[in-house]
Order: sequence, then structure tokens, then C-alpha cells
Amino acid sequence: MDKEQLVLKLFELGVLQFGQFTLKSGLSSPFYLDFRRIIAYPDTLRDISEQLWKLIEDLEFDHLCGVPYAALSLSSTMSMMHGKPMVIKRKEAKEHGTKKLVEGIFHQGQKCVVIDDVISSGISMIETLEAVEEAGLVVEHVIAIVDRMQGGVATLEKGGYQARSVYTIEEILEVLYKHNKLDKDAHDRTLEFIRYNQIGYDKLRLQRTAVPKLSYSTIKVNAVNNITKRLVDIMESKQTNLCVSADVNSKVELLKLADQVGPYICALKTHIDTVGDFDADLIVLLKNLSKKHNFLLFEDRKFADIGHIAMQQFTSPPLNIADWADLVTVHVVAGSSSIDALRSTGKLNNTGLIVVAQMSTEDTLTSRDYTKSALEIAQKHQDVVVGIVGQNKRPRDAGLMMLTPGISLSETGDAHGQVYNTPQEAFEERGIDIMIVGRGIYKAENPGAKAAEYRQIGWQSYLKRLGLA
Ligand code: 5BU
Repeated sequence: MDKEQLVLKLFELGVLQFGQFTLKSGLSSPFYLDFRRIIAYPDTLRDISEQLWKLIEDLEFDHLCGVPYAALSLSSTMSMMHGKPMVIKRKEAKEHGTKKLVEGIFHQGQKCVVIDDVISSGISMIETLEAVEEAGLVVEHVIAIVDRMQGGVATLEKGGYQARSVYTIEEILEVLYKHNKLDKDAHDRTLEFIRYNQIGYDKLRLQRTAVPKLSYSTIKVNAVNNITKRLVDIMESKQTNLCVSADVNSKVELLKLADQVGPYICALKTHIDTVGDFDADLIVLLKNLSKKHNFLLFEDRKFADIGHIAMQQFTSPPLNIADWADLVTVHVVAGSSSIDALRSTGKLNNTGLIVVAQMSTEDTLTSRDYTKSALEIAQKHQDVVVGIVGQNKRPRDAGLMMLTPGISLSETGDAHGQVYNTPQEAFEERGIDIMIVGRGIYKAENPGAKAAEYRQIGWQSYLKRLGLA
């Protein structure tokens, strides 16, 4: 069956429908393409799968993957007919077991062609592409039966994929019109609808990364934890969303740095176990400085062990973290039980937890699923959790803060995997709440002046995100 005959067949089978339809988005559309119907007509399923195959028969690739659900029958048919293995992308990760999003047998770096029935905005294709790529497959080509000509193909091409389709909607309209299946009015109305309903790359990107215009006062109102309220009060009164990471290795250096950057920060982050001459006196002096300049003490201890040990690491001498840290980081790799254990020390009235949900390194193992689970744990324990460390995924709940390291005005990375973004990008595009800056400030000739510069840029970027600057 040639392409033209196939259009007439699809029309006859009710796959190509014209009239008045309400789309998922609520928009009223003069046409609807229902390719799920073709599983009832195996001959047509085979014919359309053959047309799809023609789009890729000249390419070298290892696997086929259909976007669920409509394209699963297409990828299966192509796989059967041409002996090409397929993989399946789950709609949801399994609750138990492996939590894999992509099922099948494949190796890292193998090439996969992704198939959908229709490309409109490109969004469902992109969701599948992200999962397939995260699983380690490489995607260069994506194909579909129909390109609705609403911007999806351009979006995919901007993303670096070559998109091919058996038909454009315009070609389908021409065939149906020519064979008197569609009157001129329906033909023109459909074309007009397409012209006025473009979903461009920028609009899509905005929709997907819609940065919540969350203000610090909204966070404060929604916060369950009193330490969050204290932190927001400091941020608003000093107009700063800067946390300096004071990664220096002696008491003298640490105290000097804290005094220099103190006026410009909301929190001073330490790795107190890297201070060679640590003693109880250092804590007394740090506390004095935190009172003098009004900032929180944030120990980046990243507890990661079983609850029983995390409790000891939190409360034991010589560091006695629980007695002086206003904030402390915790990994939840051991599960929610780490937080329960820390809570059971009875020491979380004056110390808020920051859950590490995503790391800034280029080869981080904090996958999408891991981050999602970490955010859920943070949300569940909001009485003791102030926020999360993350890069671009913020908690759904408005009472939690998102703190972000890997920030620099001048560098893009270091020799050990660190990846930097600018404060502007982090606040305006990723919607972060607090930036954590280490070497960008303490390695500067004048750390105080540098901190002032970061503070100014960070605050302006926050106001810009709210539309106030
Ligand atoms: P830098 O000098 O700005 O690269 O320091 C970053 C700090 O943030 C450093 O203390 C790290 O321990 C900390 N950090 C990070 O860089 N990336 C992460 O994902 C996490 C913490 Br969690």
C-alpha cells in the first residue's frame, strides 16, 4: 500500500478525525489523530510500520523504542519484521525492585531510534528521550507517523536530534481534500489552527522549567521548621542569599574569613573536620562571629551511615556538632531512617537538617529517581528539615529551601569533577534559594569584597526572578 492509499485507509478506520475536539490542554482542536485505534487492524499496523521503517532503513542503530503507549505496537511490529531488538520505556518507574525506567537488554553507548505516533510539541518524545539517554543509550534519530507542524520537530532538532516523519499534517490534508474526504472549509480551518497554535522551543522550555516565583517570605510562611524562619529573617534583613563555604584548614584562617565575609552572608558553611587545629575554643569564637554578623553556622558533615552511627557522629566529641551547628547536611542513601535516628537524639530543636538530593559533580550518581526519593524524604520530615541541596530540582513544598553549591562567577569547573554555574543562571533559571560559594570567594585576594560582589549579584538575580528588578 502506498503512502496515499494508507492515508485514505487511516481516515476510513477513524484514525484521522475531523470535527471539534477538546485536547488534554483544554484547547479546542478541529482535528484529532487517534493512532491507538490501529492495534485493532493488524494489516494497517503492518503497513504503517513499514512506512516508518523506510525512514530509518539507511541508518545504523541497535534498538527501537516506542513512546508509550501508542507507539509500543509500532516499535514491536518494526522489531518483529526487521529483526531489530527493542527496549521499552516505562510510564512510571516500578515501586519495588530495580526501579528501572527502561527495560530491555542493551549496552551503554548503543544507538536507539525513538518512535512516536505523532509529534506536536515534542514534549512526550523528550520525556522518553531523557529516560532512554539516562539509561545509557544514545539517541540521534527520532521518527513519527505524523508531524503536526506545531513546532515539535524544530524543538527536537534544537535538542540535537534528527526528526523524520512519514507525513506532515499538511500532506494528509492535501490527500484527503483531493479525494473529497474533507471539504475546503475543514481543510482550511485545520491549517489555520496549526498556524495559530505553535508551541515553540522557548515556550516549551519555559513550561518545563517553569521556575516557581517563590519569595523568601512565602517560604517562611509555609515553613514548619523554626530554623527556616530564622534563616529567612537573616536573609531578608541583610538582603543576602549567599552562603560562603569556608573550606580553609586552620582556626586562624577560618576565623579571619568568617569575620571578612560575615556582613554579606546568611550562613557560613564549614567542613569542621578539615580544620587541623580544631578545638572547643574555635566553636566559641565562631559563635561570637555568627552573633556579631548575624549568620547561621552550617556544618556540611553529610551523614551517610546507618542511623545508629549518624547519631554518634552528630552528638559525639570532639566535634559536638549538635551543640553548635544551626544547619547540618545529611545524605539519605541509607533511607528515611537516618533522619528518624537524628531526630531521636532530641537535638534537632536548634539544628535544622539539609538533605542532599542532588550533587554538583559531573559524574554524580544522584539519578533522577534518587533525587525524587530524597525530595520526598525531605518533604516527609519537614519538622526537622530546612531544605535540600540540589541543582535544578526543588521540593514541591513551598516551605523547603533549595541550597545550591557549584557556583562561580569565573570558573566552569575544577580538576576533580566539580561543575560551576553562575549565580544568575542558578537563581533566574533554576529557581534556587541560596547559593553556596567556596573557592570563588575564599581564594580571592579580598574575600570580603568578593563576598559583597556575590551578595549583590545573588540578590539582584533573586529580585529579577520575582519580576522585581
Ligand atoms: P567550591 O569551592 O565553591 O567548589 O566549594 C563547594 C562546596 O560545596 C564544598 O564545600 C563542597 O563540599 C560543597 N558541595 C559541593 O560542591 N557539591 C555538592 O554537590 C555538595 C556540596 Br552536596
